[in-house]
Amino acid sequence: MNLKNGWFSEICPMWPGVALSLEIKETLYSGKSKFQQIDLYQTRHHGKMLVLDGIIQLTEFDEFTYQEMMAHLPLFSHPEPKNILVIGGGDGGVLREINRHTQVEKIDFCEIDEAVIAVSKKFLPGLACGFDDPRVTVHIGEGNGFVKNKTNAYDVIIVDSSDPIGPGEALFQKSFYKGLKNALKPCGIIATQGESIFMHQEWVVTLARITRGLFPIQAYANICVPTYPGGSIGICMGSLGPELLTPARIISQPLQDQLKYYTTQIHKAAFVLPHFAQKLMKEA
Ligand code: JFQ
Repeated sequence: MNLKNGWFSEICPMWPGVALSLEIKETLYSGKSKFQQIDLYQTRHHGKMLVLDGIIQLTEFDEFTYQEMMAHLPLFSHPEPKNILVIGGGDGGVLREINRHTQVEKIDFCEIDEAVIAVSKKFLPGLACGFDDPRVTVHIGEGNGFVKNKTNAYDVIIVDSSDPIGPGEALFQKSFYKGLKNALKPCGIIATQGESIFMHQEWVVTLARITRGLFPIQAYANICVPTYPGGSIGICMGSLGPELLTPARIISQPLQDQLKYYTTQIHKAAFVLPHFAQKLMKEA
């Protein structure tokens, strides 16, 4: 049981013996979908919090760090991102960030669990506003199957997955990454949720190995997310053409004014890893 004496603790076999706890003011929603347990809490300090199968997906306090970087790192690395695919991220936060790019023409959005979208639309309008854009087409279904039917279709693919236990598991396999590569246009870029260099080194190495084996350019970015395990999370990236470490396009001032985390300097800095993580990448 993750809720005790008014505190939620994130307990998970992927980070044994460690738990982040947040004081809860109110449970706003609790229900079981076809795929997972969905809970929405009002926390004392971090605003609303979305939890799937006991794992924190986001809090209003720090969601911007993850959503901005998941979207803007690949989009600013690409010289002309027009067709985008997002897999996962039913809260809509990554979509909200992609929508800020005026040159984007079409966004396919594939989420396995429509209940996550419905709960987010009801309780997290600041994130789920991402679904309002007319360029977005929502596909309810499994990401692996969706991608298998696509060839030469996307400039950027973003995989905003949950952890590799539960419905997100298939999104951490090599066969899925092969499908992503095949679905990309010749100069396409992928960005996938890359777990933590502190807490999940085996997964970080696995993802780096997979992307390195498939893409001529591979990189791993580290970002701060105080409410994710270990306080940071990675974005694993692969490119069929464009450089990743420096943006192909510099952000305009009006767009910069809308953001809280991403800057051109942060784009470059995110790929500069501490020594132990550099070594991990070398081993991969
Ligand atoms: C937010 N749009 C999706 N992604 C959340 N341990 C994951 C949540 C669980 C974390 C890893 C990221």
